[in-house]
Amino acid sequence: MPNDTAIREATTVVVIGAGPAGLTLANLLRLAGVGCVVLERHSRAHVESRQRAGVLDYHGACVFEEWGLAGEILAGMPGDGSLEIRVDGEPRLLDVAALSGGRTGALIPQQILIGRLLNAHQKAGADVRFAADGVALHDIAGPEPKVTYRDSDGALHEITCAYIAGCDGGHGASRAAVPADALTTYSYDHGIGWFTILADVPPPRHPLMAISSHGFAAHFARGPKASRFYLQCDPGADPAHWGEERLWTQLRLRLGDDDLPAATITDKTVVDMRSFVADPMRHGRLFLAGDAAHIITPMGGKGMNLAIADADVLARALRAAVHDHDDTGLQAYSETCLKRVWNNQEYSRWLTEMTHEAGDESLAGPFRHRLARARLERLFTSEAAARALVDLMAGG
Ligand code: RFL
Repeated sequence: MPNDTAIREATTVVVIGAGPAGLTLANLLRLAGVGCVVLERHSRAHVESRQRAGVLDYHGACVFEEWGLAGEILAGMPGDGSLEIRVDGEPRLLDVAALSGGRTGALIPQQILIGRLLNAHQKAGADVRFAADGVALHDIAGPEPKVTYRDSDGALHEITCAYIAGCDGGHGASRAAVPADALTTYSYDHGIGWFTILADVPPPRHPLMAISSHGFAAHFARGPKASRFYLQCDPGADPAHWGEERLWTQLRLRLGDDDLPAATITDKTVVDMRSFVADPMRHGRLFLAGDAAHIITPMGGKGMNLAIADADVLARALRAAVHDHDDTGLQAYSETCLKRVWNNQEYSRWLTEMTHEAGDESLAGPFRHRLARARLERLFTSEAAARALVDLMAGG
C-alpha cells in the first residue's frame, strides 16, 4: 500500500470501471439500496465517446425492464426485428421477431447506453469518480478489502469496503490482483482478423452479414447516421494497408452493393478475434464482471450483453448478502455467469465458423466450405434451425 497519508473512506461496494458492466451494476445497486463508489481511470468525456457495441439483446433489455430502468435507458431506441444474411449478393431475411415470439432487443450504441446510465446514476446523487489513477486492490481475500487510488489532484484515497466489483475490462487492475494459481484461464485465437470502421453512412435497413468468396463483411447501425462495418482480414493485419479505396471497393464487392457511398471514416481498428474466460469469476471478496472475466469476439454481439447479464446476477446476489445476510447468490455467482458465458462463446464460435467458412473456400478447405454452406442453408429451410439461432440471439 502507498505510504503517504491517505484520505480514508468506507462504502459497501467499490465498483472498478465505468463501462457497461460497472455502470449497470452501480445503477442496480443504487436501486437495491446498496451503497457503492465507482472508480474510473478515464475522464467522463472519454468514457462517453467510446463507440463499440450497438445491440442490446432481449435478455439485456429485460434486465433494465425488471429494475424499472427501461424508460430512462431505452427510450427512443429502435428494435432489432430482422436479420439479413446476404449470400453471394442475394438478400435472405430472417424474421427474428416472429421466429423468437417477440423476444427481440434494441439497437443502442454503447456510448449512448453509457451516457444514459451515467445520467440516471448521477441524477440520483450517486458517487462516480473519474480520472482515478493507480487503482490498486488490497486484502481481497480477507474480511475487509481496500481499494486505493489517486484523484486528479494527486491526493491518495483509501476506501474500505465489504465487496469489490472488478468491472475494469480485459486490461484492468482487478483480474491482475487475483493470484495466478487461483484462476484457470482459457484462451482461443480464432485465426481470423476483423478490420472494422465506423463511418458516417446511414444504417442498413436490418443488421446485415454478407457471405461471399471475397470474404465476410457486415454492416450494422450505430445510431441514425452512422454505421459500423466489419471485414474479414488476415490476423494481425495493419490498418495502414487498408487504404480508403481498397476498403470501399471491398465493402461494395462483399456486400454486393455497388451503390454503397464512400463516406467519412471516424474510426479504424483491427479487432482481435480471440476469446478468453477466467474461472472462477470470484476471489474472496472480489467479483469479476464483464470483460474483466471474459472476452468474446464481436461476432454475435454478446460482449456488452454478457457484461450487463453479469451485473444483474451480481447486483441481486449483493442485495441478498447485504440486506438479508444471505450469501447463496454470491456463492453461486461464478457458476451462474460462466454457464451463460460458455453458451455464448459457443454461439459466437459457431456463427464465426459458419459465416467465414461458407465464404472464402481457402480459409478451411473445400470440405468445410460445403459443410458451412449446408449449415447456412438449413437456417432458411428449417424453422427449427432458424429458431435455434434467434434463441441464442435473444440471450439469457
Ligand atoms: P469495458 O467497456 O472495457 O469497461 C471497462 C472500464 O474500466 C475502465 N478501467 C479502469 N478503471 C479504473 N482503474 C483501472 N485500472 C481501469 N482499467 C480499465 C475502463 O476505462 C473502462 O471504462 O468493459 P465492460 O464494462 O466489461 O464492457 C464490455 C464491453 O464494453 C465489450 O464486451 C464490448 O464493447 C465488446 N464489443 C462488442 N460487444 C457487443 O456486445 N456487440 C458488439 O457489436 C461489439 N463490438 C466490441 C465491439 C468491442 C470492440 N473493441 C473493444 C475493440 C467492437 C469493438 C471495436
